[in-house]
Amino acid sequence: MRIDILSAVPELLESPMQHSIMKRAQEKGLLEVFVHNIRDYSLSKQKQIDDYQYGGGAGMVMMVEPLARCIEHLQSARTYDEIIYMTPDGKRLDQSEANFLSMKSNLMMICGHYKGIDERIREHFVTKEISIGDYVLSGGELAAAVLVDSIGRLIPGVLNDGTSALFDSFQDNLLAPPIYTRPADYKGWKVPELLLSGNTKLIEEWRHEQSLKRTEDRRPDLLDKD
Ligand code: 6GU
Repeated sequence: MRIDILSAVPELLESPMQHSIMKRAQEKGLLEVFVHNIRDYSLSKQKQIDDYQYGGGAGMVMMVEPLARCIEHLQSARTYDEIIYMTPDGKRLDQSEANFLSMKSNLMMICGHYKGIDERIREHFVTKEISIGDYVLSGGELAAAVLVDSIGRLIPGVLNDGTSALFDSFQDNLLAPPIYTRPADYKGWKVPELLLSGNTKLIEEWRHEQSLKRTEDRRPDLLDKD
C-alpha cells in the first residue's frame, strides 16, 4: 500500500511514521508513506498557503491552488482509491472503516490547518472525509497518524503474529479481556490461576466471558452495534 499525506506541518508526521509498527511495515515493503509539504506547491514568492476567508470571519483558510497543484501532481503518477480529508466534521473513524481502507492500494490524506481548506478542494477532489472523534485538534496531522496506524497494522504480514489483529478490541465489537505476563505473583498480586493451567479450552471460555463482561460494563453501546 502507498499512502501520500499532504501537510502544512510535515514535521508532525515524521516520528509516528518512523517507529514501531509503521517502521516495520515500511521496512518489509508492505507500506510506503510519503509526506508532502503543501508549501512546496505554492506559486507565490512568500510561499503563501492560507488566506482570509471571503465573507469575513476569524481564522485563515487553506488556499485552493497549492492543494490542487499538489493533488494533481500526485494524480498524474497514479490513481488513488480514496482522497481523504481529515476533518472534525467527517465520518467518525471506526474499525470497519480501517478494515475497508486496509484493502486499498493508493490512499491520499489531506491535513487541514487553521479554519480548514477551501470548500472547492472538498467538492472537486475529496472522496472521503474522516474525523477521529468528537473533539477539535489544531490540525489533521495527528489524526492522519492515527488513521495510518489503524490501517497499516491490518495489512497482512505487518504484525509478527499474523492472527493478532483479528483478536483486538473492536474487531468483534467486544473489548479485549485482561492480560498478564510474568511474574505470576508480584508482591502478592496474583495472575488468575486458570491462565497458568494450560487448559486452552477453559482459557478461551474465560477470555470470552471477560470480554463480554468488560464490554457490558464499559461500552454497552458496542453490544447493540450491527
Ligand atoms: Cl481529522 N482533524 C481535526 N483538525 N480535528 C479533529 C479531527 C481531525 N478528528 C477529530 N478532531
